[in-house]
Amino acid sequence: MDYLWWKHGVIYQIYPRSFQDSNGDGIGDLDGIIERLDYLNNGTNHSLGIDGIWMSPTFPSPMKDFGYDVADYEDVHPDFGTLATMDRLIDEAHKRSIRIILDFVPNHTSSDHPWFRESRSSVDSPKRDWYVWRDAKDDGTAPNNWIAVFGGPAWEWDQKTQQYYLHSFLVEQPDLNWRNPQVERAMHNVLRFWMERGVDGFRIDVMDRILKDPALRDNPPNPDRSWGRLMGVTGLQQHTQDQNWPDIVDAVRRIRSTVDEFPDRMTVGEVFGTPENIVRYYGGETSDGLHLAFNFSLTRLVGERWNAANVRKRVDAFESALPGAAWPNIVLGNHDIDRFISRVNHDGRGAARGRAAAVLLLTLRGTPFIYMGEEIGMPNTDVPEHRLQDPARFHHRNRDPERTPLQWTAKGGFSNSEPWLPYGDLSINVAAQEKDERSMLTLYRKLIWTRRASKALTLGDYAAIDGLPADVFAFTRAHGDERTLTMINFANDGVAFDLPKALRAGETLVSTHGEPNAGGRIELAAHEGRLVRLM
Ligand code: TEU
Ligand code: CA
Repeated sequence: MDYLWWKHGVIYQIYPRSFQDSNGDGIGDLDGIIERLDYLNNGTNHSLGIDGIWMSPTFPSPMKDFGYDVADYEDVHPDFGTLATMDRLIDEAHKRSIRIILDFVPNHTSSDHPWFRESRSSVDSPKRDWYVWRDAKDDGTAPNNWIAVFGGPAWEWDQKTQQYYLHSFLVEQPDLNWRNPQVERAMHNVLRFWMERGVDGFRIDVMDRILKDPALRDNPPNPDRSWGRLMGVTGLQQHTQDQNWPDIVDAVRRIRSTVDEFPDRMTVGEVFGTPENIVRYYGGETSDGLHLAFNFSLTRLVGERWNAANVRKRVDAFESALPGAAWPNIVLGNHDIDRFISRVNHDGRGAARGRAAAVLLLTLRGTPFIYMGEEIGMPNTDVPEHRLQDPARFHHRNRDPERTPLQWTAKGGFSNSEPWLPYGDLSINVAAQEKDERSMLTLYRKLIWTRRASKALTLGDYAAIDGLPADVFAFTRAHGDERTLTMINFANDGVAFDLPKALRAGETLVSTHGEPNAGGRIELAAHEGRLVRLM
């Protein structure tokens, strides 16, 4: 069959610290994930029905950046389990046709990684060049003006060896030097290590920074101040020298050829910028780069900017930038950004928009990524000051509100003891929603299982529909004779319209609003999302 798991399936992101704690230490772990696999897919529509899970990092780490500071790429942090637990998770997931995607963090290691300890021990260390070390300028200042994503200069002075090292994120996250072939080889061997254990793919962290300007020239200032709010301090500069450097794509192609040593594996890279920039990472017309590069463009539509015209514009821009064989993907949230519902809650209607957005996420063309908790409509959790954990809080927005434990029951159900981050509003929970025909969880299940059964939705072509009321975004998906129509009403009021002559709506497959009207004229309720089969 033409079905490819990473292309036509649905991927679910787990933030492992917050999914399920199995041993009562308040921290989620791999055994907890194993316990909950049937929730994700037990082969019936009483489960979510996803095809793969991407887990944020589970490697040994001092947890300065909650695992994105890796101290050993080939082991498991004891908080999460052991290599044997990981093997069991891979096995149990595969029994349920769930693929496992690990989070590969190539741009930087932890400063506790043995490679960095060795590198910083002396200027003559054989691993000195595994990281980016430079002398101070004549006046003692840093080699250039680059700033760290989490604030402050991207250079840290090392007293002992009298040089600066580069860290694009925390001081405890030194950047690897991918211009050194030994580094590249070692990191490719990490990929092989996990693929040999049965891992199906990799989400690649900070893909767009692994190579920088070899001359380390200054970034120019950013005249566009509107970026500041969203991107924190990084918005102060244009990242022409330290991000999206042209030859990263060559390194990506080499990663792809290593991944292709094993059958049926995939990569999805974290890349920022315009659609034109993002699609470069797919490898262009030859499609020999990443299988997928995250399309974050919908996550940028905050507040009133989440409307029919903008959503359509962004979907179409990505579609038209993609080279022939490349495949899109849809993202509404992740562990770094406000939860969707909170992002569009400027007038208190975030939850309704969340339901309509689910219809969008699961019927647009491309691989949907669900961030754990979206399927029950979790908003941001207010985390009191004394419970905050994320180190990024000093410099720009804190990421704890979207990282709180998944709410399984009215009592929490995540852990027997106090979770590492507090629960939010526990009236939003899996157990209650499983029993409720009109819940968000039921909606997600219906959408996913409808999608699974439909070639139009999984494989089909996409075409937006013109000439509808301004608040409606509608599109068809078509494969062979099968055609579906998605209609989303972004307005706070109902809307009525006639479909273009060529489209005759048949059976309604899913709606956010229960039983929709029958008959020729379409009436959508405020924030209704509806999926129908076309006749
Ligand atoms: O994020 C990369 C990144 O650019 C983020 O810093 C993002 O801009 C920020 O979190 C928005 O608030 C990745 C991971 O997803 C993130 O969790 C890590 O902290 C970061 O890399 C460093 O590894
Ligand atoms: Ca635990």
